[in-house]
Amino acid sequence: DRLTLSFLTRTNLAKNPVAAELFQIMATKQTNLCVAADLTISTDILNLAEQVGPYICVFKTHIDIIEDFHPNLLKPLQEIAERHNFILFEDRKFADIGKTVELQYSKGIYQVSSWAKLVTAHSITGKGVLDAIKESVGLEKRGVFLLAETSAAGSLINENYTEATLTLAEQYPELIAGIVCQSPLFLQTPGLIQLTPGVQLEAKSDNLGQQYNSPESVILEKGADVAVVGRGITKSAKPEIAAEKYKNLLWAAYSKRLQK
Ligand code: BMP
Repeated sequence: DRLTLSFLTRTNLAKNPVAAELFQIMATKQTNLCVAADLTISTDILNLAEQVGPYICVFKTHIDIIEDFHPNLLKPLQEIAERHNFILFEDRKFADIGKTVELQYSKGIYQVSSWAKLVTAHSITGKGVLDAIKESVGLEKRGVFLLAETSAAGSLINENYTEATLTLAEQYPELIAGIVCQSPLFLQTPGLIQLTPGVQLEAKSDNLGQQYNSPESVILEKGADVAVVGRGITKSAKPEIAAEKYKNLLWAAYSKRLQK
C-alpha cells in the first residue's frame, strides 16, 4: 500500500501535477516537512522562508493574517521558493458556494490563484468548491488538499463525513493533490498525499483545542506523508535549527516505514 512505497515511486502515480512535483521535491531534498508560516509581519515570513527553506518541501501560509500585507510580498516569496525548491501552499480552507470560492480564489488583494500552487478546501459544500478552483484563472498547475479530518479537539467531523470527502476526492483525480487528515486513509491510492498537521515535540496541546502528536507517531502510526509543523518551529529561538531537527526526525520515520 501507500505507506511502503517510496515518494520517488509515487511521483509516477500522482495524477495531479503539483502532487507529482511535490513527491519529486521530497525525494530530492529528502524532506517531508511542511512549515506552517503563521506569522503576521511580511519580513518575518520572508526571513522564515530563507531560514527553513533548505529543510522543507512545502511552505504553508495563512496569507490573510499578515498585518502589513502588500502584493509586493509575493514576488520575493516565490523567488525564495524557487531557489530553495519548495512549494507555496495557501491554507485558505475554501468552504463557500462555487461562485464565491471562485472570487475568493482569484480576486481580492491576495489573488491566491496567481501564486499558490496548492490550496486547502473543505468538502462541506460539495463539488462546487472544486469546480470553482478548477475553472478559475490563475496558475496552470494547481492542486487542492481536501480536509477529511482535523486535529482540533471537539471537531464536528464524523466518519461519514470523512468517507464522503474521500469519495468526492476520487471524482477529481487531476485536481486533488492530497488529503488533510489524522489517520491512515486512502491506502490504495498512492498517488495522493496525506498531509497531517498537529505535530510538535514540546507540547501535547495548546489552549484553543489544538492536539499534537510526535513526528514519529504521525508518520509511523497515523499515515502522514507530509507533516505540518508550525509553532514547534516558528516559536523556536533558532527556526533553522528546529526545522533541521524536525526534518531529520520525520525523514528517519519515513525511512523506517519503508522497511516495514
Ligand atoms: P501549529 O503547529 O502551530 O499548531 O500550526 C498548525 C497549522 O496547521 C495551522 O496553520 C493550522 O491552521 C493548520 N491545521 C491544523 O492545525 N489542523 C488541521 O486539522 C488543519 C490545519 O490546516
